[in-house]
Amino acid sequence: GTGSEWWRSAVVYQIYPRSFADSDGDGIGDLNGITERLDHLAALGVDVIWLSPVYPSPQDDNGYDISDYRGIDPTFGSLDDFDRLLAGAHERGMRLVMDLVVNHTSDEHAWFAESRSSRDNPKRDWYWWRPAREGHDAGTPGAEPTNWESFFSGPAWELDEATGEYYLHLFTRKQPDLNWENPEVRRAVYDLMSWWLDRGVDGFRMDVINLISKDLTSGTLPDGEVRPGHRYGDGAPFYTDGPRVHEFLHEMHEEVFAPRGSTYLRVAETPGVTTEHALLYTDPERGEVDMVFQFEHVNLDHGVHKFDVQPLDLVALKETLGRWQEALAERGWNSLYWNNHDQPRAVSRYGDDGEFRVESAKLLGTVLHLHHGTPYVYQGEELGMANVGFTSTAQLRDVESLNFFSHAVADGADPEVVLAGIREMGRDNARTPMQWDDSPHAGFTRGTPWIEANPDFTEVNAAAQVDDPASVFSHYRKLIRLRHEEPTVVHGEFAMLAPQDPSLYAFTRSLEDVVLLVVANFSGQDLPLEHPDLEKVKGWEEATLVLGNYAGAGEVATLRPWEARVLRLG
Ligand code: TEU
Repeated sequence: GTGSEWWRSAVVYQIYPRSFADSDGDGIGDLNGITERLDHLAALGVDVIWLSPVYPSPQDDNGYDISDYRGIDPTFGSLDDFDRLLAGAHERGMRLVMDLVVNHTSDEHAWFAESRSSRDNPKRDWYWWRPAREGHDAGTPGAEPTNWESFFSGPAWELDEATGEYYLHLFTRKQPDLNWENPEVRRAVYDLMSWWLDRGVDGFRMDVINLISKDLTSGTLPDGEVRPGHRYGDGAPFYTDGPRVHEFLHEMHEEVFAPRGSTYLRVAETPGVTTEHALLYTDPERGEVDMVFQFEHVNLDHGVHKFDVQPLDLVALKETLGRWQEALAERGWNSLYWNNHDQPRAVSRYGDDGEFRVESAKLLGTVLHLHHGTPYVYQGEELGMANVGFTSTAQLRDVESLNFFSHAVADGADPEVVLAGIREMGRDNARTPMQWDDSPHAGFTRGTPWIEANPDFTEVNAAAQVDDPASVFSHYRKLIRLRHEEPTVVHGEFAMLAPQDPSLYAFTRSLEDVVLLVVANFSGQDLPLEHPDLEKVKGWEEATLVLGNYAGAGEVATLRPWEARVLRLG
């Protein structure tokens, strides 16, 4: 991709407000807590903050179930607190983008309350209401209008007794899907977006925005295939990158962004997206969004479902990320991420969170930040925070994990096996308190945290790292500075080397007469650097070390365990 928009050279930092910093001692993070910690982000050098949802919400899915789009949940503070946070970010030269969750609302949103009140309510058609399947009595098993499975276990339809019809919820039953076919719904969404832009926010991360157009080409919503390991059908083909999604996003662009003078960040979260659709979403000529979060690389270790954890194959990871680099090289733009609030901690998943935690955390940052695209840092990633190692369901809070556990065990699965999957893949791994220091609860709260801190906080915390030049934090700071200072990191052409090597992740970035060579050892053993692909990079053995994750220089032709180097030629 080419172009001079500010977000091309930016690094985004994601905050999960519930788990970041608690200023008032109620055990839940809040806006004032974030404001107090802005200097941490300024020290790291990030350009943008993305806030996970802080709107009023029953918190069934930690704020991804919104009951009022024009306010702040009292748990997190007030609109005044928000304005202070926004001003504090802007004063430090950082932008702030909001999470926009408009595939669905909370069932406690006023729109849904109206919609469910009667079959002829004017807002009835704002959601997906359907009668029971032909020949079935409403409420009996199998009477759901389609066989679709919810992302969070069980059917994607809930019977509403009041009117005897079902409503669609791709996520929990407290997250009914909005009907984007209805132009009034789209108008309402564009209006609330404009309201936040008027307030001064710098863009949006758009939750599951590629699921908003449901496929009605058969005249109705069809059944999906029931895949092995599943009780319900896969509706994804009928709502992923659906027939009108590009039209809707272009309309949003025209209605919300185009009339404004500024350049905003618009990042679309797009589970199941293909490179073909990603190119359509992010081609600047088309006026839709700026970049997407694709999911292929974070789905590689999923088996029949996400908690059926499979070993990660580095060759497959390189194939996936390399293909995405290539697909969006000329037009469009990549988002780059290992972590977010839905993924386990990268150092545990792709690195070694034991002996080589520090080295492998730095290696993962290096590899990701040297790709072509906009990198995202998830809170705590810059400290090398690791998975918790949950041993009991009592430690879990996430509705996805808890629902999955109860459905799987009810279906006869061994609870220990189910818990083992959740231990590795559960979203709560990302949601334990941010580790600020070695005081109780990692300095996150003076009260009782809503979820326990990872016990490793006495060792892994910000206070121990910020001023230590050898820390993961300092390494991330250098990676971010490198992006800001070296145009090759932002614009250079990407070329994968040694794609079939099972331990070496190597690539070049080239811009005019500068070549950056990145070599990374995804293993705990020494790795000789002798692949024929390296010989294509003339003079690489004499290249200057720009950034490495080991203190001493080491041997030119050997990478130490989890060693990563950025080398510069020219
Ligand atoms: O996630 C959408 C999504 O497809 C997955 O990441 C999902 O959270 C899960 O991992 C499926 O197994 C977005 C949000 O990021 C997530 O937190 C919300 O729960 C979800 O949408 C619903 O709003």
